[in-house]
Amino acid sequence: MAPKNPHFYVPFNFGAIPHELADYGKAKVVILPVPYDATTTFQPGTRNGPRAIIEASRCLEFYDEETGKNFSELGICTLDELETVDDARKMADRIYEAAKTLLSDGKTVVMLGGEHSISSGSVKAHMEKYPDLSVLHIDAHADLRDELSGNRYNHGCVARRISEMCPVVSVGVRSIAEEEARHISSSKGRIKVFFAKDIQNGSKWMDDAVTSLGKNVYVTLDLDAFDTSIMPAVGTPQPGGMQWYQMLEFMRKIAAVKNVVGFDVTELMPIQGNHAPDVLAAKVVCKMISYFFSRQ
Ligand SMILES: [Mn+2]
Repeated sequence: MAPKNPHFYVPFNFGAIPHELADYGKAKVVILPVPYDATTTFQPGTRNGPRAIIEASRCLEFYDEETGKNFSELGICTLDELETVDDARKMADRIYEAAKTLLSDGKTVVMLGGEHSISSGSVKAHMEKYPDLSVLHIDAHADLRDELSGNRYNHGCVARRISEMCPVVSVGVRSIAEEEARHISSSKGRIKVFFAKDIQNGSKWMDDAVTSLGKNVYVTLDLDAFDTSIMPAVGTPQPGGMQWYQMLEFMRKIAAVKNVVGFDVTELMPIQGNHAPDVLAAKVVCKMISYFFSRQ
């Protein structure tokens, strides 16, 4: 049932796409909002990220001038927000259960954070479906600590937890502790890092990063990978990050040769009065959906 004059209403979902394209049964892609920021080290606020991304997405065009595709045609269902629990391990379990159910329904999961710790539960569910999975981790931080603030599920440990499940390729790193650097050296190639300082010139590094990944890839994007000039709305900013078109070129190269099976975008901490970072986050989600999932 819908009210009369349905054209008076703008759907309140990711992309403001028409209801017939946002129906769970028909949608290929599901947006899973996870407003969780319990382990954030610097200041809270990423719990507001998913809502800000969804709101910003509603002002974007369906049509993508670059691919010539209408991203909404895939069918994109925006789910209700996942209920959070403070305990990060329990939260990871909850995300795992949610993602597992969505995958068993044949959906492709796009998770919106929230702090970065949410990724490990989603990766675990994807690992079960794709045992040869590798993870592309795009982030200013290595996130390889074994524990932080006494918590192994802290957002600063997420790449470490993921690397215990599958190989990880990290891109854009420019903040790393000595113990993390030593851990990479001892990982025997299971963790490969492309530091921000080494990806400033040319695109050969992109080919090397692509080659380092297996066929089935899960992408986890921490928005602080972007340069702070275009993405100031993150909890733990670092100068010297990636630019917009550089990121898109890299994503296209991944899409061309890999099977991306799911992704997440995390760590948006909206700044009141500055809407531009929210739009960037929403637009990168649209681009990733177009690049990764709209092939026949
Ligand atoms: Mn980070």
